[in-house]
Amino acid sequence: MAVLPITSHDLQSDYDNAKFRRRSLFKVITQAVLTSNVRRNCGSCGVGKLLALLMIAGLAFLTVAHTNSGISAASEIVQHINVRGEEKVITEGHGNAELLKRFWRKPPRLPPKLPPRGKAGNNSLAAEAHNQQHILGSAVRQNKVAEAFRHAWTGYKNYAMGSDELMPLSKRGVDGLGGLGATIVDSLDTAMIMGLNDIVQEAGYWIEKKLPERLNEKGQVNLFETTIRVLGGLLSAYCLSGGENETTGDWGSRTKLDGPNPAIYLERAQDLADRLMVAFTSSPTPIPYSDVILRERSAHPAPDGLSSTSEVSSLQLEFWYLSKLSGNPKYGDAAMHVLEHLKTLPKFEGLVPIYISPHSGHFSGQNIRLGSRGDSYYEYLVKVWLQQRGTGHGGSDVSYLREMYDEAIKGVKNRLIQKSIPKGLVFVGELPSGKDGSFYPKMDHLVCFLPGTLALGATRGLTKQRAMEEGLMTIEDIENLKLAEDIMKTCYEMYSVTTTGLAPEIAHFHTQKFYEDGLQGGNKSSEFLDDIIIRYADRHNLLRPETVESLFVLHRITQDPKYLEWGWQIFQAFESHTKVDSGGYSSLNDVTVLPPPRRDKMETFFLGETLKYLYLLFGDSNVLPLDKFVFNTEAHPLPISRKGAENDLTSQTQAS
Ligand code: DMJ
Repeated sequence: MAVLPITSHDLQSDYDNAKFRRRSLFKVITQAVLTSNVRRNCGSCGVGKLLALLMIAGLAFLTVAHTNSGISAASEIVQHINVRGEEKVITEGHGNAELLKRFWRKPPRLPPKLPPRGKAGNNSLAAEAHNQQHILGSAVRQNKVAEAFRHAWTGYKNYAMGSDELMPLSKRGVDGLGGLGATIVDSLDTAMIMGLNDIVQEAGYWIEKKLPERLNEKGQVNLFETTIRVLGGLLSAYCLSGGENETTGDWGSRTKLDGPNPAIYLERAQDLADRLMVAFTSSPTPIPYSDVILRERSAHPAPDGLSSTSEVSSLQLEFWYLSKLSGNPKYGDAAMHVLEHLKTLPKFEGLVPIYISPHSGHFSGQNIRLGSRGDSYYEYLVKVWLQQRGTGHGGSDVSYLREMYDEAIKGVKNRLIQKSIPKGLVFVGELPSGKDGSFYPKMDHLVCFLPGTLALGATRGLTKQRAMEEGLMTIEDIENLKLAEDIMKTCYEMYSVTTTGLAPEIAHFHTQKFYEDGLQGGNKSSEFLDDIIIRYADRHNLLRPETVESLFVLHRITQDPKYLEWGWQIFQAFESHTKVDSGGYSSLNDVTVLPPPRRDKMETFFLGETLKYLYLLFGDSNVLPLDKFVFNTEAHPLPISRKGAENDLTSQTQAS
């Protein structure tokens, strides 16, 4: 069913639109008097009529004064009630305030008039000074994040260069991802974005000289992890270093980048993808096997025979872009075939189980969640649509992805959203036993990708203001953006509630049916101590990016400065508790105690994602604009097909 776009004009009725407001009886009479012949003939009025008018005016003045105080009293008792994610606003206790409010309604609020250019008064100067201070503050914050990135890189370079990850306490490297130097490739585009040319050179040189032998010699890798971190990192490096002339000028770099010829990144990407392709071609169904032996070019399923739903559905941005660059459709074809197949499978209100069998091609088990093994299925539905809409894959239409996404988000709102007690945090729970089982109030930190995804889906990467002006947002989009902001707050409070200011890996939420005593985050000044339950086994922090990723997207889209402050607090907590003096940052074992015990591991996504998103959060929104670039699930930006974005705007204009 087509949904008519609503415009910013339609939305004004939610606020203070005089056009649709009822007038009170008193107002009808006074307006009639003032606009009738009495007024027109006022020159010939008698003294009696003049006095009567003055009395009416005085009465009106007193009434407005009372009404204003009544309105603020009334607004204090507005309650927000959530029923399965739908927000209803109920105003209690009408009394005198409400009667007065009805008696005389305030005139519509008009936007303040801006002073003509060049005639700025004191207020404008103050605003300008504030703006300058804000820009300076942002630059200072960005520098701090870039310093943190350099500290992380230096630790890695000194003790683990060429390994997948750094163990910062043991001061050595470890190959947990198959041995392709994952930290190097994952970090490269972050260094490019931060303009750290020496690091770009070091990483670029390693990719040019050392990566080929690793690709030839190394054994088993996971298809998904290698695609999102290594293939994604190489493709993004190619794009940002100017490989694709069409987009080079667009991404907002201020620095001329060093490093190898961009073609090297594309060559490495194609070599890697050619080896990974066997995961698709050796499977009897469109669902790829989860593991690949690179040197043998062979693939096999995971030990239990199953692939994760999120893993098989989060390869398409990368493989499709490689097809576009190389001119060889085989990569995009194989990856898009997975989504085309998923489209045909039965779902529960758009929600899907977290496992799928490459042998049968069907989902396996009942477990439904947006945390581990489910997360990026929902993320890629909308991101692949954003990337390819208008161009289509091989000329075909990808609107089915947007439909799958919309249905899934409805399912999320119907089945997975609840509010905690006593303070009402909006959270996303799970259905471990599927559609007929009960709701379980557990939320992985991983789920904090959702606010960003919801916001992107709502505005297509434009600011909210622009999307409303263009008439692009449906009522559902507006609801989804509101939901994004509510969940964003919950994700932030998962940090704020702990002693360290860092979130646990998993939180449970206090509901009518679920409570566990004595498992609190430890920050006595948090008002959400009783809402958020943190089990002992869930108290670790892996330096994950999802919350700062969503802060970045929500700040770009809503332009609300509170997201900058939340991001800054989180960054400072990382600095205080995870920084290792000798170089690098460490995951933690327990975020609820001081000092937090450390885990001796710096995940590649801390450099690839967490620090990148923080840097971009504090920076200029012209760098990597969200309507021109889509970030893969490992934060590697890839260009959006221009034609797609343009078509979207054109068709919306025609519809409205
Ligand atoms: C990253 O590898 C990706 O963001 C993935 O989608 C989920 N897990 C990690 C980060 O937490």
